[in-house]
Amino acid sequence: MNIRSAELKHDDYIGKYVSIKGWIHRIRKQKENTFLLIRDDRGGIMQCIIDSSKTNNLTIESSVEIFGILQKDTRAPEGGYEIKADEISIFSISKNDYPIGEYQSLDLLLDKRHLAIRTRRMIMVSKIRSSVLYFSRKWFIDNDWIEVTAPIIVKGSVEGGSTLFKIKYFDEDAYLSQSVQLYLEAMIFSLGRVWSITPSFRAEKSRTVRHLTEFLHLEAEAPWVSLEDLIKFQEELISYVIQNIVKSNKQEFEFLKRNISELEKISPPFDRITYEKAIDKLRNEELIIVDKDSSRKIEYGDDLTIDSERILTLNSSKPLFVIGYPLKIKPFYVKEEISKEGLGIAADLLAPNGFGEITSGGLREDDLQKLEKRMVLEGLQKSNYDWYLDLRRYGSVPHGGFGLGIERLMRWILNITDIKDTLPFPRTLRRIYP
Ligand code: AMO
Repeated sequence: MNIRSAELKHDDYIGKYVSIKGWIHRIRKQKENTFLLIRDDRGGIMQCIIDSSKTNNLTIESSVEIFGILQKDTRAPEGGYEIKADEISIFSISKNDYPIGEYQSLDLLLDKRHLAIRTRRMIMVSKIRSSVLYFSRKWFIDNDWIEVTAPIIVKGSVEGGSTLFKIKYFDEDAYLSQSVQLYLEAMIFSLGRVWSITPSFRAEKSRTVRHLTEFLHLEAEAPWVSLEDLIKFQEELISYVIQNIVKSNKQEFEFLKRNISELEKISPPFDRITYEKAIDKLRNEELIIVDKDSSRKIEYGDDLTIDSERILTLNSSKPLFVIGYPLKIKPFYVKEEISKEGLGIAADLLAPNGFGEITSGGLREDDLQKLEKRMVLEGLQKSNYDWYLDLRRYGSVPHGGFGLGIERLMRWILNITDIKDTLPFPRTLRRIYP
């Protein structure tokens, strides 16, 4: 049996002969005694004191099991418990050139990511990530959505051709999926409200702190919904996830020094602004210049830049929905407002404190002719989307959905600048190894 440090640190075990399995996190040798910090397989720490004669060959990251009596000592780190050990059993002695130490360059930590994920910081991030996924799944299950899966090797783009990863599929060209949205749209006809968690791929050429080339995409789609319904789903889902993780992962947040008081307040309704009002607001901002050469200010019809998203939410503690984008800056599937030509029924959600977009969603164009026209305008090859157009030919219904980037959500929740720090093995323009 494997009892971890969190379980052992309990008065019931005081005076009992116990053992702990793990890796040597730190060694502090004194003449007679050696202090070992053992890191267990969930990142918990236990101090063990053992006769120095038994620790001669021990190195950082050696894997061991340590046996001894549990005792209380207020000087012991993280809870004041320690093991007065009398025996060490060794699984493997680590080579003494372990490359990860206390002060490391970011590049080295990424080059050696397979080892760096053992750092306690990364362990805490990974535990919170697991809870984000758990509570997301739980919200969907509790609210009567069906989980589905969709293919990742596909024939067409969803979010525009410029970020497609092309692959060879036997003798054909194919692409890695940017979003499973079109497949979820197909599945609502047989399953109603559906959702999935799938990796999405974007050949992002820019190096930014919020773009990955492979990210985990939570997507949802439902028939007979309004934009208002979709906004409410997102408010409820995100508030539920945050409310629960701040309770279930208190220790991890504490370790990461993330102040959770602002997260605890996240609850529906979120703030809202129309795209049009957002542009007006940004035009009054000196800092928002779309084209550096001509010093052109942002105007109606421009997409929101990272800077503009940051400014819109800089001093707010609530997420902000930006509602009603012009169709020309949204993909072909976005439904047009009937009363206002050129306006898309779509909303993006921006995280507070300048963290920028975390979800995107809206109603889908359900009119066959309009959709076909939009596809021609975007230069999409009809033969790759004929199956999708069948959804409009056979029993089309009003419907909509949204996509949420898990790493984008984590970046805000953890107050981490660089998106690479929210997952174990990030994929970016320059990084595909390890
Ligand atoms: P969009 O392209 O806006 O919309 O993506 C949805 C959400 O996915 C996340 N995201 C990313 N995260 C990390 N790195 C990237 N390169 C990246 N690109 C996107 C963001 C974003 O809000 N099908 C539509 C959604 C819909 O309408 O249902 C879509 O994919 O959090």
